[in-house]
Amino acid sequence: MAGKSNGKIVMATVKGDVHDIGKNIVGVVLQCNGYEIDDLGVMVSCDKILARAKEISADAIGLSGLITPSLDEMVFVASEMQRLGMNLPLLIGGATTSRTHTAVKIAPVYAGPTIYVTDASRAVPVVQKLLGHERDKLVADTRAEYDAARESYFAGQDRRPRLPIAKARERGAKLEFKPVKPSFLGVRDFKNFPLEELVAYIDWTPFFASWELVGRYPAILEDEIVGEAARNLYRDARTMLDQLVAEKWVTASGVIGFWPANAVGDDIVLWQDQTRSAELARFHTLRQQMDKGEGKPNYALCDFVATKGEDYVGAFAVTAGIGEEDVAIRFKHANDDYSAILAQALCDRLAEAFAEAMHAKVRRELWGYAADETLSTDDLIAEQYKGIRPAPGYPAQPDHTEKQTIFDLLEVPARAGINLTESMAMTPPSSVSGLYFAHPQAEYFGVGRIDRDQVADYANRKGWDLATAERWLSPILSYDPLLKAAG
Ligand code: B12
Repeated sequence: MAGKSNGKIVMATVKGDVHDIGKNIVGVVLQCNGYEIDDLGVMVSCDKILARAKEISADAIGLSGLITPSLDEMVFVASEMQRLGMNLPLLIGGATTSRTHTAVKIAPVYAGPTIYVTDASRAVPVVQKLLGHERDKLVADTRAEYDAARESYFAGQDRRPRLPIAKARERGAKLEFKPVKPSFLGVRDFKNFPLEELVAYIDWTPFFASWELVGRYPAILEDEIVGEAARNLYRDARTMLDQLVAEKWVTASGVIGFWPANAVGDDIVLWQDQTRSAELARFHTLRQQMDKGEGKPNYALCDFVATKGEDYVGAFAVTAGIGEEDVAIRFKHANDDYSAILAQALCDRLAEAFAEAMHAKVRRELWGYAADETLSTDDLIAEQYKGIRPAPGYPAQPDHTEKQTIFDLLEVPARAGINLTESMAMTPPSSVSGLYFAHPQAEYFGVGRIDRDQVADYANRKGWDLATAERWLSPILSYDPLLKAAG
């Protein structure tokens, strides 16, 4: 980099995670402000990050992550920095990170400055202060803020009583079932899905959010404050999208399946065939334990499947990201970071659109339980359809490991070209996987915080020890395992 550098920052998406669009945006913004960014990319091990920071005498380290398992990896990096006696500022960012998590889990294990950064626009003032004269004040203010955040977190924990799991189960949704048999049972793949069919399904609102332009599409294009920026961005995006589709820069591939299924306790058993005698696989679901009062169901996803007789569930995995990395690298090599990020953001939109398009095809034709459905893209975005497609990691099933069962059943790597990392992230990044439930009363919900009784039961059902369950479920525990263990 020409000119005087304001400081060197090593940035990386942590081990097991593949998402880097947010980190890339932050990197570009910091570079524009005179900082040297040494971007190590995605799935970077702790050793590599710390070795690189030492090698180039970095002034700070920035970690990014999209999914909750990355939070633990960030705690690990911080504890390694402590063990090695480092004192470099540690910046934490990414969709799944938060001020609370940074204050409660990361800052306590590292004595050096540890700061959570919400978004790219906050990154510059934070880094300016941290690497300039205001460092001591920023560090002291942040420590005070995190002390307060920790206090309110621990105080809040006790105020949220949970129902015993047996009681929550009693209050589960008791639905009536009129199952519809899917048009086929087993697995079907959709290799090389036509990209042009996905365009109409794109939800543009999150696309603008990626660029910190807040507002709903299409109204955002006419917004008094951000309208002009939104229009320029949208014009660039549509131009690139046309080219991406026409020249097939990326390949979209998907795979879906349907099986006979029944709920057994809070699990969903998939049967090998219609005799429903031999188990093929099992999904494990988690139940809401907040006290919602009588008459309001404490949902678990298994409630949407019949316990006896005929019923079915489906699963899917789709990607619009095969080739995405090459496209981004091509633009980066041409020093065009803007187009690299734009292309990644478009692939993310296409992946979500693919999940939406496939779900519509499933409802109307492949499962066919809503054959006469006619919904616009707006209706789809507003989730006006019957049935749901919850994804492991989203609030109705916060356990990412359930993806492994989907991947095994659907033979996802071979049939759709998507792989799972050790943290259960999917690569290519622009991928979505989940389950299909057809029940007309099936709805999206958040499991919320769960108590130790359910965690122990879940561990048992999954064949895990308690510590493993507490690790995978750590973002939704209503208790702190370390505090309870200490009595
Ligand atoms: C777009 C999106 C997607 C896209 C793209 C994801 C991708 N390419 O990796 C698609 C549709 C493909 C997707 C898929 C999935 N997603 Co998603 N997704 C989102 C969404 C809506 C926005 C994320 C985003 O791209 N934001 C825009 C970018 C620019 O922002 P950002 O990454 O947060 O970065 C900004 C800041 O965080 C910060 N920052 C980021 N990094 C760094 C680093 C440093 C050092 C600093 C200082 C700052 C900083 O600055 C950035 C710029 O402002 C979020 C919800 C949300 N509102 O955050 C869920 C969310 C991230 N997804 C989630 C999940 C679960 C998934 C899936 C696992 C679901 C599934 N089973 O299919 C998959 C996983 C994908 C994978 N590859 O493994 C969860 C993750 C939490 C969790 N429980 O683990 C979220 C939070 C939704 C939720 N509420 O549950 N997803």
